[in-house]
Amino acid sequence: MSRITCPTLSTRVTTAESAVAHIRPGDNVGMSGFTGAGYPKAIPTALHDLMVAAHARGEDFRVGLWTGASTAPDADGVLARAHGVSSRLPYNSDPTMRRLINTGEVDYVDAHLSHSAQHMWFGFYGNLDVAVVEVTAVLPGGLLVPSSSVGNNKTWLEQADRVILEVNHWQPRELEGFHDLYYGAALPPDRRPIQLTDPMQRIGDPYLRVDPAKVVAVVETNRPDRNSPFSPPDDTSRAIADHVVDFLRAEVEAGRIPPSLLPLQSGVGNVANAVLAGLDDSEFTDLVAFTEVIQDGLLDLLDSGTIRAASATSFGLSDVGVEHFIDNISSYKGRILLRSEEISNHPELVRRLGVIAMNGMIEADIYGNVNSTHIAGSAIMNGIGGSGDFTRNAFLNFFLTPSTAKGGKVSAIVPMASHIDHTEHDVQIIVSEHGLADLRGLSPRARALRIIDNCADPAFRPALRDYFERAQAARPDAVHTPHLLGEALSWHQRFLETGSMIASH
Ligand code: 0RQ
Repeated sequence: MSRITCPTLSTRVTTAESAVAHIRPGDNVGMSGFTGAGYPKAIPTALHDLMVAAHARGEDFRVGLWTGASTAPDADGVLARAHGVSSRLPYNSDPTMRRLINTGEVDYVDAHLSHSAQHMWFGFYGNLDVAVVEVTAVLPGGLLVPSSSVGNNKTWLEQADRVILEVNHWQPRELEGFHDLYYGAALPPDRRPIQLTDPMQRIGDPYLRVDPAKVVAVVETNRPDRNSPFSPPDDTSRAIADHVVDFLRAEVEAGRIPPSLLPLQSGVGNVANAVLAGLDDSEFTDLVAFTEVIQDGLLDLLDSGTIRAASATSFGLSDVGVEHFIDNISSYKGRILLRSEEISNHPELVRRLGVIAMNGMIEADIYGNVNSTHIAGSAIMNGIGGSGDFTRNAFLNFFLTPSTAKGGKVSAIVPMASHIDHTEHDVQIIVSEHGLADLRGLSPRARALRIIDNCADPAFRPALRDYFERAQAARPDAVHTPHLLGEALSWHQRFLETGSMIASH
């Protein structure tokens, strides 16, 4: 059955090679895509070919590339390989693109995901020339059935001068009804409260809208999303999960949160997946998620009934997870809602619902400042993503990490963070495989003792305590947050020089 039932737009169906002629050197291009789901599958490769040919003729052909979040090797990766990207926002995890960002070829704007759409509307990013958006189907009147992610698609479709649609036959047609697109937003000073008081409340429509007059091409594809495999939980991630579950249990016993907890947000990656698995093995039931990404672990929880429903902006499944989802798609209808990322991550909603946020980190310092994005101060890993949107506004927030990286040579707890994404004022709970540091209501010095004793790897604890004690002794009149400024970043310097933070190396 045809996926394109809009009479006007069915006349615009063409090949990727001819559609891509609508993208010109210097354009800003807004693509769909979030954690490897719902990104365009054909146009990026066609654009790569166009760019490579232009470069061979000695012409410059680069674009500004904007997305929902991370895409895939056949989107970010091919465009990076073509040396065709001048600027990139708001999030990237592709290794080739990361290298070009870190060598200075690509200007990267690492934005809070909840900010990216509104900053476009505020006019902070300039003009959006073209939107390239994957959808599941095109209905009459320019109504679009979104695909496996929503991200910033609503904004790109509304703001772009020209629109190219990719209709992906691989996406299950039954995705119709899984989305809730909020069209009630206004700009300040005319903003009104977003009337969402329950994570699963519908506040919008099941469809995206596009002005058919702006659609310059429709391309049909049949290709899977980038589905990343998950490692089964190892001892480290299982230990982290156990600490989180024990803590939540104690919070319920203390009467601070209800037995069905509060809406959960869980970051991406294996540790986050392990925490979800830990919840599945616990007594908790009838939970709800208000999060960004639906990973395999969340599907398991929906299957077992531990979680009754989940609101997000995207899927982020493995091959096995996708197969399971497609085979059982009707059982998830009404229990999964995908929204725009400005809504899934909205500070107003995160604060109102009292979300419990759980995210990974690269390092934390002894006072609780958290670095989510940079290696040794200067090199970007991925980006802040939604971690700031959720952390600052959450009822409870956790940062989860193994206590060491690089085979034990690098401590995730350091004297001073080499870059700060989440300040000591925002961070509540830090968890490693060794234990959990509950920082709520503590002064900086009390936090330092708790983080060192509970979370740092035992091999690094003596050096961290030594630093903390000498910092207090050095300036007795300045011990609110004691530091030895000449030494504070020496662990990172040693890592850069020797590949290890261990002093004897
Ligand atoms: O590098 O692959 O080269 O070995 O960092 O580390 O341990 O695989 O951890 O995949 O969970 O990622 C913070 C990056 C953790 C992620 C971060 C090196 C380590 C490895 C990855 P290699 P792991 P994870 C919702 C919320 C920000 C966005 C966010 C992230 C690599 O969680 O991007 O939270 N968060 N979004 O070796 C040197 C250290 C290190 C280190 C780790 N201390 N020093 N290298 N590494 N710690 C989702 C979205 O917003 C879409």
